[in-house]
Amino acid sequence: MGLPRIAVLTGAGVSAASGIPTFRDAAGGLWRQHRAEDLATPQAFARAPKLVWEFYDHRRQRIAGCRPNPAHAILAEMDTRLPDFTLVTQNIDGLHLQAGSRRVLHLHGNIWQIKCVFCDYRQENRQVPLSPLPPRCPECGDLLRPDVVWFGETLPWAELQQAARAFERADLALVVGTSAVVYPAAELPFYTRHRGGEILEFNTEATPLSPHATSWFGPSAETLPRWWAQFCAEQGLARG
Ligand code: BJW
Ligand code: ZN
Repeated sequence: MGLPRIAVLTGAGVSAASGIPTFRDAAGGLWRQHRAEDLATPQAFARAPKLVWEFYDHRRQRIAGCRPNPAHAILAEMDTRLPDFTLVTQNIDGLHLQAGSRRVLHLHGNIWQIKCVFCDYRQENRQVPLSPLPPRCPECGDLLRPDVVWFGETLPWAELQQAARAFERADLALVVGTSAVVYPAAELPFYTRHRGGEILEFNTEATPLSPHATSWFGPSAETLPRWWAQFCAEQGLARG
């Protein structure tokens, strides 16, 4: 029998050990008395673009100084060692690419990409801090916004389709560091399970997915390398 087909879904917890606060952070998820959920909406941006940009600029500054951790590194290694492997992330921090993963399906966009609310203008922008805020489109003068997916917005169609197909055909779904409450990402592991596959969850806490999964509780920077070492030994896979 060949190696199992594996699909992975990551969330903010995979980057916690790199120093990036999770979305619904332990500190109550508050930034200047605002809940992150209330700022990550098109309505908040329409009402207060400067405030929303200050929130994203703050996070860009934080992320800019962070490096991938051992969990990102293991996922990059899996990418090179497994013949059928798909990495899907809800994260916007770019750390999977920095760790060397070659192909990453980004469901919620990228914090280093910005786009115009009106025309097709898009750019990669790594300036930290970003100034002036809010930035304006050089083509039409309208507002630029982070190229991320806010609540009520649709996910990039091609990425979502590829992610759904990968989870459907997977023998094993690994779910790493996500609260598994944001849809449609949260339903992907069930595609694997409905076809007879297994879900493994790596999280410091139980989530709504836990009753349907085998849980590896603890920081994923520790549990994922441990699981991978065990998997390689069981499969007779040499470490690269
Ligand atoms: C560790 C750890 C360590 C800590 N090691 N683990 C079906 C049912 C109900 C609602 C909906 C539904 N379908 C759609 C909706 C609406 C909505 C939704 O899901 N709402 C629910 C919250 C109720 N979904 C949408 O609006 C989506 N769009 C959509 O569906 O379009 C079609 C449509 C439109 C309109 C109506 C209906 C349908 C879009 C969702 C976009 C989400 N965007 C965000 C912001 C991105 C930009 C930004 O970052 O600012 O994405 S929200 C936020 O949540 C962010 C994250 O990617 C996402 C997931 O969070 P994540 O990664 O799980 O982080 P946390 O903080 O929640 O959890 C961290 C976890 O790590 C915890 O479990 C910790 O325990 C763990 N952890 N340290 C391992 N060291
Ligand atoms: Zn424009």
